[in-house]
Amino acid sequence: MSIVLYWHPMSSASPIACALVELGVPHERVKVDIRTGEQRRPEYLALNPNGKVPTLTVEGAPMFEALAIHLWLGHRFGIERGLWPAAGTPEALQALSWCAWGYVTYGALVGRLHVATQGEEVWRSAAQAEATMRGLSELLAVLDARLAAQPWMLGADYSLVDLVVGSVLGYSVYLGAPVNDHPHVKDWLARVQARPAMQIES
Ligand SMILES: N[C@@H](CCC(=O)N[C@@H](CS)C(=O)NCC(=O)O)C(=O)O
Repeated sequence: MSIVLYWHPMSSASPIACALVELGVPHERVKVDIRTGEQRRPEYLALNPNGKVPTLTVEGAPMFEALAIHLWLGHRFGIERGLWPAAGTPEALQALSWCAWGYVTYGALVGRLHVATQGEEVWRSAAQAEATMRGLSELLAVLDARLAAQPWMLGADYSLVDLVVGSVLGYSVYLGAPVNDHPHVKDWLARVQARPAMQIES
C-alpha cells in the first residue's frame, strides 16, 4: 500500500509522523515548507483545500485533519498490531471518545490558550489565558482520575490512544497548561513521550 505523509517539522503533522512509526507502517514523507507558503501551491491545495499539514495520501487518495488520520490509522493498522481495540468491544468506544476528547474538547482550549498567549497582539489577553487555564485544569482532573485507576488510556496496555491524547497534552505543556499539577497525567505523559516512536525527528 502506498502511503505518503505531507508534513512539516514541529507541526500538527508531527503526531502523525510518530503514529506511522509506532505502527510500523511503511510510508514516504514529503516536506511541505509552511514557512515559505508551499502549502498554498495549487498541487498541494488539490490534496488539501485547507492548505494545512498534515495530509495523508493512500494509493494517491488524500485525507486531511490529524484526528481523522489518527482514527483511520488506528482502524486500518492498529487492530492487527495490538495498538487499537477490535471493533465491537467496549474499548473501541472509549478509544473514539478519548481521541475526540483530546483533539476537540481539550484541543479547543489549547487553541484558545495559544491565541491568548502567542497570537496576534490584538488577541492576547492575560484574563483569557487565566480562564482557559482553569478550564484545562478541570479537564486534566478528569484525565487524572482515569489514569489513577489504570496505567494507560484504555487500561493495562499502551495504545495509539495514548499517543493521540498525549500529543495534544504535550503541546499544551509547551503553552504552559497546568499538566504537572496532575500527578498521574504527568507520570503517564512522561511514559508516552519516552516511547521510541516519539524520539524521531518530527
Ligand atoms: N485541524 C488541522 C490543523 C492543521 C494546521 O493548523 N496545520 C498548520 C501547522 S500546525 C498549518 O499547516 N499551517 C499552515 C498555514 O496555516 O498556512 C489538523 O488537525 O490537521
